[in-house]
Amino acid sequence: MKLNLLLLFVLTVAVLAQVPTYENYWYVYADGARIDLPVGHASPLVTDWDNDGDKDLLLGRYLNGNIMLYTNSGTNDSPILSYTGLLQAGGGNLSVPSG
Ligand SMILES: [Ca+2]
Repeated sequence: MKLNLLLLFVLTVAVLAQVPTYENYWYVYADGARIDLPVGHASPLVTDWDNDGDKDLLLGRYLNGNIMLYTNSGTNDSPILSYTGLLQAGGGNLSVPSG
């Protein structure tokens, strides 16, 4: 019985030690307005898409799997994002599976 209680205690401590903590959320702005998707969630990727040295934002949309590109004309510490359009390939909008 003591062994079971000890095992339960150890497992409880192990589980509690893995509880994640979260920072407060913040909004991301582009073209002077908050980026807001009408349906579903977004899959963001921050990378230097246009290879100019600052990080841009690619935003995958749940709605139809399109990928929105926001280029950065600011800096990595103070980005100024502008919507550039949907990524395209093969003459149409690039789409990845969503849902
Ligand atoms: Ca860039």
